[in-house]
Formats: sequence, C-alpha cells, structure tokens
Amino acid sequence: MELQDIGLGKTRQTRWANVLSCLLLVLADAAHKSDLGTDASTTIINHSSMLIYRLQDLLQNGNSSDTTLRVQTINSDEVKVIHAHQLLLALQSDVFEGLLLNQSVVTLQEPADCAVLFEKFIRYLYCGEISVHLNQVVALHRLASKYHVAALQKGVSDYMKTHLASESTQGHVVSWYHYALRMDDESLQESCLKFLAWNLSTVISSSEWVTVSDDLMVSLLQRSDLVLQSELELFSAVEGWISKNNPDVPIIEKVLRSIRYPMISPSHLFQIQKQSTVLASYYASVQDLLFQAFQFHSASPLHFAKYFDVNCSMFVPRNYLSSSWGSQWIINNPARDDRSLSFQTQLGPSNYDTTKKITWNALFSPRWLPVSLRPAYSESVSGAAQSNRLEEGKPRLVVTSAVSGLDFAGVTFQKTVLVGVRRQHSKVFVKHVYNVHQSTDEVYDFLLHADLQKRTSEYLIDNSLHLHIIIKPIYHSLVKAK
Ligand SMILES: *[C@@H]1O[C@H](CO)[C@@H](O)[C@H](O)[C@H]1NC(C)=O
Ligand SMILES: *[C@@H]1O[C@H](CO)[C@@H](O)[C@H](O)[C@H]1NC(C)=O
Ligand SMILES: *[C@@H]1O[C@H](CO)[C@@H](O)[C@H](O)[C@H]1NC(C)=O
Ligand SMILES: *[C@@H]1O[C@H](CO)[C@@H](O)[C@H](O)[C@H]1NC(C)=O
Ligand SMILES: CC(=O)N[C@H]1CO[C@H](CO)[C@@H](O)[C@@H]1O
Repeated sequence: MELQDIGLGKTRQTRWANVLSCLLLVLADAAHKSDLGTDASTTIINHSSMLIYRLQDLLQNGNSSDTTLRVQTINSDEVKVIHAHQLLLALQSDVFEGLLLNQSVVTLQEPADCAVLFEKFIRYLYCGEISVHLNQVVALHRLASKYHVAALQKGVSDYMKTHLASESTQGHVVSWYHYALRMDDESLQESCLKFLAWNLSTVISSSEWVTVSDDLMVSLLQRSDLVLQSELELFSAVEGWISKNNPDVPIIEKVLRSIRYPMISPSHLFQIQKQSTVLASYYASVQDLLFQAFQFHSASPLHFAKYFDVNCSMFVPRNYLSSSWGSQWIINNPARDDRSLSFQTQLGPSNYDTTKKITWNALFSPRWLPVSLRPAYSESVSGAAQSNRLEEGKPRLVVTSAVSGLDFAGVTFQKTVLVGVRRQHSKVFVKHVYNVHQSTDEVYDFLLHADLQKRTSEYLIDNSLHLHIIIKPIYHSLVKAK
C-alpha cells in the first residue's frame, strides 16, 4: 500500500487509520448538525415506537431466531422454551453474552416466581419496557441482578423505595429489607429501615412483625428515631416477638437490654416485672437495668446524673406519640395565614418530675421572609410585585417554651417534628422527621420543597398539614460524685 511504500511501520499505519476515522467522525457530525441547522424544511421522521413493535414481533414469532432458552423451574419438571436472538440478549446483558458465546441452546434454572416472569423479562430486553406489580418486584429484581441488567435493577429498586407505603395484604417492607440485605443493596436497606422505624406502631400491630429477623430486630431497637406510642408499647411488641420466634438466648438478652426502661413509668415497670413471662425467664439479664430505672425515677435528674452516666441511649427518648411527650397539630389550609398552638409536656420522664409541666408555643408561617427581604410599607411597590415577594417566602415553624430562659441544670429539650402524609386507603405515613438542635427554636429547612400553596401538594391530607411535635428532654452527664 501507499503508506507502506513511504516507509511507515505497522503501528504508525494504525495510528493514521485512527486519525482518519476520527476526522471522518468529526466531519459527519458537522454535516449532521448543519443538516438540522435552522433550516425550516428539516424535519425528524420518528418511527422509534414502530421499531419497538417490530422487535416485539420478532420475539413473539421467533423469526430468524438463533438462540433457544430453556427455562426450567427449580423443583419441577416444567420447562418453558423461548426462541430469541443472541445479538439482542447480549446487547443488554453480559451474562447472556457469556452464556451464548459457544452455544445456541441454553438451559436456565430459575425458582418458580422468577420462571413465571421470564418471558416478560426477555421482552424487556427487546423493547426496554416492562410493567411492574408489587408482588413481582423481588423476583424481577432477582432476575435483573442475576443477568446483570443494571438499568432494570435500578428501576425496580427505585420502584421499591417509592412503594414502601403501598397497601399489601401481609405487608412487604420486612421481606424487602431481608431481600435487600441478601443482595447487599444498602440504599434499599436504609429506605426499608427508615420506613419501619418511622411507622413502627403500624408494623407492630401487623402480621409482618413476627417475620422480623433477629438482625433486623437488633438494628431497629438501636434506633432513637422509632415513632411509636410509648416504650411500653415497644416492650410488649418485643415480648410478643420473642414468644413467637423463640430466638437464641444471646439475641433475647440483647433485645431485652435494648429496651429503654427509664422511659417507662415506675408503676408500669413494676407491672411488667410481675406479669411478663419473658421478663421472668430472663430476669437475671436485665435486673441491673430495671434497678437503675427505678433509681432514675426516684431522684432529680441533676442528682441522678451525679452518680450515673446518663450519656447513653438508655436515657434518650425515642419519638413517642403519647400526649405527655408532645402534641399533634393538624393545620387546615396551611397556605392561608400564620397559626399558633399551645401545648403542655412533662418536664421529663423521671417520676420525680411527674407533677411538673412545661407549656410550649408553636408558630407556623406558610410564607415567612427574613426582615431584610420584606417589602417596606412606605415603598411604592405594586401589588403584584408585593405578592410575588410573598410567594418567595418559605414555610417556617418555631417552637418555644412559654417560660423564658427555660434552664434546668443538666437537661436540654430537643424538639422533633414529624410530618405525616397520606398514602393509600387513608393511612397516614410519616414522611419527614425534623430534629431541632437544642440551641435554636426554629425548625431548619422546614418543608422547603412542600408546595403548600398547591392543593395537590403531597404534604396535604384533605387540604391539611399533619404535624406532630415531640419534646424530648435530654440529660447531660455532670461531673461525677465519687
Ligand atoms: C420519537 O418518538 C418517541 C415516542 O414515540 C419519543 O419518545 C422520542 O423522544 C422521539 N424521538 C425524537 C428524536 O423526537
Ligand atoms: C415472522 O414470521 C411470521 C410467520 O412466520 C410472519 O407472518 C411475519 O411477517 C414475520 N415477521 C417478520 C418481522 O419478519
Ligand atoms: C462453553 O464454554 C465454557 C467455558 O468457556 C464451557 O464451560 C462450556 O462447557 C462450553 N459449552 C459448550 C456447550 O461447549
Ligand atoms: C457522650 O458520648 C458520646 C459517644 O458515646 C461522646 O462523643 C460525647 O462526647 C459524650 N458526651 C459527654 C458530654 O460526655
Ligand atoms: C402505610 C402505613 O403503614 N402507614 C402507617 C404509618 O404510621 C402511622 C402512624 O405513625 C399509621 O397511622 C399509618 O397507618
């Protein structure tokens, strides 16, 4: 060839070829661009949906098929035969590419729930579209993972995350969590855990509760963000779970030691100590905690903190819904104007403080603007501009104690705001949990993207905003008395 004639070696030759093909690409691209340009006579003929139908036909009729998939249901003699095309399977899945490298008939073993979906799954590989049902997602996800179809795997995973609150006969979040754990899908695990934590009262009273695995139970009980009526409710639920599941002794001990006994009133503590058969059997494992809880109830927090380390989870309240810890606040038509609420909570969970109450004031503004941005009345702003300004305002929630300078040695009050949203069948589901740092009264970034102006906002239930404000006394360690 000419290039060789002028003495170019093989590597230079390929380099030339590369440069040439790059040039050609650039030229083609430029031509394409000028083609579309601003020329009014240009149009796009778009038959992409027809192409998808063609591909679907190809699979359905098996025309010029070069590959046969024999899908065998495990533990059954059922075999489904699918005539397919190597090119299309390999395009979407490197697993199929490898399987079809040196053979045209492949036998695949699949569990029954996956085998049922196999044709649907292959159809997705041909036309990139699939319908997803709640009770099929795990099998579909398993297929997508097994054959490395990353886009489908992500699509199903996203579907699961947005359908945690969907209605299902037996509940599905616990089983999805266990599946996510097996698949090592951390983000799905976290979504499931959060859902279970924030909606624990419902889960406890469902048939799903007994299906919770040992590991999941241990993870749940470590969390301080569990939303439920009271610690007593949690104790009863855990007791029920232990009696039904009969886990190993170390698990029972670990679980019983994760109950925050100081958060249960002494009269209830005494009652469960007398009546609970589980507690009777494992009394020795929790005796020290029960004793400490009674001590906690019999002294002022300040006095108690001198002798015990209160900087541990045992003394941190969870998100209790019962009335001594806070108040529900349903704000009808929240976009209309500012609202306020007054409510009382206990000073603390210690029985020592049982008669002491604190009054709190909450103020909600739908469109709050910092002073610097507010339109001045003297300014001759047109009405429209002014209302534009108002639209820019953000929802704001401030919770303050009615007593100024609320200052009890050794205690600070953490405020937590739960925002509920409606899901199917009028059930309320906790969508957001805001924890307010103790040094401020304002809920930071409160409902920043909530669209409260719109009646269709997903944060509104029958045009009302459902809040629940919880006040959590947090005890601090003091210098220990020797
Ligand atoms: C072609 O049509 C399909 C729907 O039929 C659409 O999704 C796609 O974006 C269109 N492509 C272009 C380049 O307009
Ligand atoms: C596939 O085969 C069927 C019947 O053998 C035929 O009717 C159909 O036109 C074929 N389709 C294509 C896309 O070739
Ligand atoms: C295809 O190749 C793989 C390894 O490369 C081998 O394990 C398998 O038995 C081969 N299959 C056939 C049908 O030859
Ligand atoms: C409380 O414990 C945490 C870790 O367990 C530690 O980081 C923190 O400094 C402790 N606070 C006090 C006041 O001892
Ligand atoms: C879908 C679901 O389980 N929703 C529940 C979430 O939790 C609230 C209480 O926090 C229940 O009322 C809902 O039924």
